[in-house]
Amino acid sequence: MSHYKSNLRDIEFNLFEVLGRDEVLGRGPFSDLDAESAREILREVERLATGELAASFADSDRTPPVFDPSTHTAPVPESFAASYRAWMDAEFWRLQIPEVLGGTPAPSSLNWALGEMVLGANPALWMYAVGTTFSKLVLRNGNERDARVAQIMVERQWAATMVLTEPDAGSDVGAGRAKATPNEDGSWHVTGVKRFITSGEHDMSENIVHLVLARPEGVEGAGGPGTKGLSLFWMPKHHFDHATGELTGERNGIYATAVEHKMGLKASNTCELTFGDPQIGGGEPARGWLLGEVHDGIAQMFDVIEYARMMVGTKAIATLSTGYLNALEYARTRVQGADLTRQSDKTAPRVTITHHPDVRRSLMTQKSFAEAMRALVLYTASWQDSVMLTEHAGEVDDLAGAVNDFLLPIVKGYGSERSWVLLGTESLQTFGGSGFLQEYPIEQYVRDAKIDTLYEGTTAIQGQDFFFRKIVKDQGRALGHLTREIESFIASSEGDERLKVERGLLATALEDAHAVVRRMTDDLSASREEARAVYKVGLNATRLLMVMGDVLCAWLLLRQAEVALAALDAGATGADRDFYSGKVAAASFFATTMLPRVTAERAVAERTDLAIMDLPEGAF
Ligand code: ST9
Ligand code: FAD
Repeated sequence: MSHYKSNLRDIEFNLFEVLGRDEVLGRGPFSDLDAESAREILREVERLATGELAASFADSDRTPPVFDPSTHTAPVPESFAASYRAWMDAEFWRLQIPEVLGGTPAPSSLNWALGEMVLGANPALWMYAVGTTFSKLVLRNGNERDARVAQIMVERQWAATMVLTEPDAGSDVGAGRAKATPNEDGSWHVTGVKRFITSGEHDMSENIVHLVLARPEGVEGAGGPGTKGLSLFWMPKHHFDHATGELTGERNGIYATAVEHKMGLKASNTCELTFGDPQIGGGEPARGWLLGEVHDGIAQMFDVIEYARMMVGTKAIATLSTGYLNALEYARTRVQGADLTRQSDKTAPRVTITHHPDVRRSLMTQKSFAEAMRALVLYTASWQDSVMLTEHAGEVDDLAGAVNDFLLPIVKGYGSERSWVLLGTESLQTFGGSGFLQEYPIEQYVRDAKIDTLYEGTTAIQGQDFFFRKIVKDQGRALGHLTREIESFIASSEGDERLKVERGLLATALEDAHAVVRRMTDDLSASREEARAVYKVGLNATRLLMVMGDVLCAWLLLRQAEVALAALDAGATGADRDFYSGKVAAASFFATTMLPRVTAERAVAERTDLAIMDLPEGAF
């Protein structure tokens, strides 16, 4: 039986009943893909995800890839390679690829809906499989040669990596020291050591293209400090003919020199990569080709980072959703104790644990967060659809770009924090002691999900990105737009008695979240006179991210509840009736139990002082 439990009903509800994606499908860049085909694809991916893709999830955790330092290889287990092949053979990865490269572009919302199922079934698989998606970056930023290379990457289904991190450059990417020196033939030599590179070595594709940030030396204007001095190079593991794609038989001097032993996500190889070390491998130089202009590297790499942040948030909620559905199934059959109303009657019949109020609280907490954050992912993706549609029409939708940018740190930072915590405190807890055992998938979910708060920028980095870049630098444009949307949602329902309390709670929470923003912007202004005032901003950045996440999730759930109430009013029956009733209940539960906490967070933010910044380190 599959560990992975999908929720296609809810995915379709989001796409078609709430976000109206049938309006987007079959239009502009998506003219080859109508809503009915999209539904068929969703069903087929669900079948694959619960079947062949999920099949190797536990096995590749228990018998993970093993690194051989003598050959610098780390082959994946056979079971995992079979799941990978099943996904690549199904060809749905082409929905992320531009037509000119042999793809059939689909709206981002459809891609992340599919992504949720694959990432929930076997997250490492999606990470290995997006190699072909990197071709977009090479095409977008490169010259004619690079455009051909992008095609080859797709034709030959090569894997790819994003290579930023170094031992002394993690959050601070600009501290990177890997250096690049130009050759006369237009290629570059790169030297240095990169750390923690996902998919840096494996045996599932004939080649791996590394997208590497390095600091050029020996060219005019080179050597600038920080991220703005970095350039982006594509660097193959094996050299190839740039016109035909045939491997030349020459190895490039990029070797895996370690594969990390991790807490979870073990099927995903996390590699130390050493570039151009004469002592390693055959001692070959590491040759790469510059993408675009020197020192554009960080901006180019952020196209990849934005995709990857969306991916991490989607992975996180996918895992919470399957964790919840596993917990629900267990709770429905596990018999333990008597109903609380008959606790003193020792002869009372024993009941399933779904009868216990605390288990119901826990299940509804899991359900409301999983569904709220799915809504958040797909709502964000719907803004990406708008970006794609306007790009196709040769226009630019600034607002869609800004709102997407605003939402990304919430999808990634809030989504990963809430998911990882709830998987441990609620999903695993529902199983009692059995949750701690490897017989059930939850302990692996918890181990596999922790990484989501760490990579692609830790939560602290997401919080700072959210405040400094997505609010202050954006001059509050995206925040203002979403605020107006929420306010008009609250106002538009004023005549309806149902969910009135919940709408009131949303209005209060929105005001409280704005009070946190005001407090932080005041502190930022004060820092122009007294530099240390900015510490108060730093003390509240993660708080703001979480508070805004709660407000947006409550709003999205209440919007869903309105759609569900309309369906109930129209006479939904059977499974549909249960589904829509669950939607209203989840929205109401989230608003009444989670939103009041935002007021407490406001109080904490407003009382922020510098006490812990003044404390000597010895006192910690
Ligand atoms: C990692 C991988 O952890 C984990 C999973 C891998 C999974 C497999 C791969 C999946 C990917 C698939 C790819 C598909 C490809 C799709 C391609 C599509 C075409 N937004 O504030 P400043 C830029 S990997 C946009 O001064 P600092 C911007 O250009 C490791 N751009 O920063 C800006 O210039 P300007 C992940 C942004 O103080 C410039 O950076 N590591 C954004 O120099 C400088 O900005 C991390 O994530 C943004 N939000 O540097 C590092 N922010 O202002 C985390 C910055 O002129 N650390 N830019 O526009 C950070 O993010 C730091 O805040 C920092 C600070 C490095 C940016
Ligand atoms: P540090 O930056 O040292 O952070 C340590 C702590 O300090 C964190 O809690 C952090 O939040 C906090 N901190 C640091 N700076 C600040 C600040 N300015 N303000 C507030 N708090 C701060 N990298 C790649 O390039 N490619 C990959 O494919 C890749 N895959 C990965 C896969 C795995 C399994 C792992 C573990 C990492 C991967 N990474 C990859 C690296 C990952 O992106 C970094 O680990 C991450 O960005 C954090 O860097 P760090 O580990 O050096 O932690």
